[in-house]
Amino acid sequence: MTSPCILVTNDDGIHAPGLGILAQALEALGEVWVYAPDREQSAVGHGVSLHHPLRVTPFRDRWFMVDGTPTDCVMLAVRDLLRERPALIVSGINPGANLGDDVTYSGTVAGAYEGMLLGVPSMAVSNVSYAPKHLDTAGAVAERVARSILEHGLPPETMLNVNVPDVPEPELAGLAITRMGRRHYEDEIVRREDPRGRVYYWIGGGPPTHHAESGTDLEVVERNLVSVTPLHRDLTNHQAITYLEQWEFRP
Ligand SMILES: [Mn+2]
Repeated sequence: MTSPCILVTNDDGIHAPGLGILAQALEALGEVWVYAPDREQSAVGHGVSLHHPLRVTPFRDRWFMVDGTPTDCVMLAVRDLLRERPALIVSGINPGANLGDDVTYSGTVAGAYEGMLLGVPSMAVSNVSYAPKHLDTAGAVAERVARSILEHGLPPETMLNVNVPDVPEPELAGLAITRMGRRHYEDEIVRREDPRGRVYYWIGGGPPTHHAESGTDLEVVERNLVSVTPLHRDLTNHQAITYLEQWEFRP
């Protein structure tokens, strides 16, 4: 069997430690190609660059940096730059959780989401700490989950969102398949005055809390379990269709 092509990206930029650890962990499974933003792109969501030209610069062997978003990186790599279609796309390892509602803000998740839209099995990997001490644990988990994806494939239009507790590998309690939980947004907007008396705002001030629903991504990582959430392309609330069809919309 020939070595599968694996595309790696992130949203923290090409110099981020998590990217190197991820690429290295996946070397065991295939030929790793890295296309990553040339700078920090966290919380850009599924943004795509439409209003400026994109440059791709070689960084080192099979590593390239793009002056764009994670979505730009995956789009360019899959649709134009890679010689073959990747067997797998992995985005990460993000320093900081991508749990609950935060998945839609996440550039890390978006890299994998774009891969899913392009029909390639894809996953996003995050370490739940904003100052990770154990990125190697997330690397080992990424390698194991990636191996399973290559073996089994993924259901259509589905990507995996993987969040790994920041503990040494032997302290992991296991792995749970989860659903998306709900973040509780409170005290998230800080309003202050600058030295000249003008008001400014800072989004994301206080520490996030969440609704304690068991079996959710937010809940299991607190028990030192790896959370693996299958995310689906279709955001439709199917039950709401029948309900809305009963409304009398006036033209
Ligand atoms: Mn990030």
